[in-house]
Amino acid sequence: MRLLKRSAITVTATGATLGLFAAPALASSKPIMVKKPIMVKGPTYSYDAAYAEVKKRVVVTRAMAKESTTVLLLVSGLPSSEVGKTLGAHVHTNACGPKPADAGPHYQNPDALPGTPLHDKEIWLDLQVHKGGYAAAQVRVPWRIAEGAAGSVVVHAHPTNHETGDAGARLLCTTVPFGS
Ligand SMILES: [Cu+2]
Repeated sequence: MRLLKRSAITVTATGATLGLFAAPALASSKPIMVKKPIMVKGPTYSYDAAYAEVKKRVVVTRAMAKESTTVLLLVSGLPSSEVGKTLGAHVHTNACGPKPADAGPHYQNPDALPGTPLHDKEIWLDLQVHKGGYAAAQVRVPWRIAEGAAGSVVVHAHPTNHETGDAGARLLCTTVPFGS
């Protein structure tokens, strides 16, 4: 999968996931190279009663010298019925609201060349649900997000379709002040 190649990590062990929850900052990053990470606890909204107990954490790291953005998404408390499934997740343009559609469409890099595949100009964080209801994904993209251009991370009911970007119903939304 192209997405996995771009991902620095996809955490597989529940123990490792717990470790990340305890220390969300990436220990290897030198502080002089990055802006202060944006760390958000969520979700801001849950749109499905089965996901009411879910907790989300989003960590965004921005490199200063090399233009890049790293987004880490950690989720716990997912229903046991979802273990083994992959849930689509993306950066969306707007902050979350009471309606799932309030987060708007997927954020797209405005500098992407025409013909760039969706997964190379959007930020996808599809999650595989592990035993115990944990899931994590991290993606680094070689650009920065302008202030106000993206506002949330949304978790969906299905894996992301690489052709259309569709991932089914929106289950959870966390407002994230990208670019701030
Ligand atoms: Cu989405």
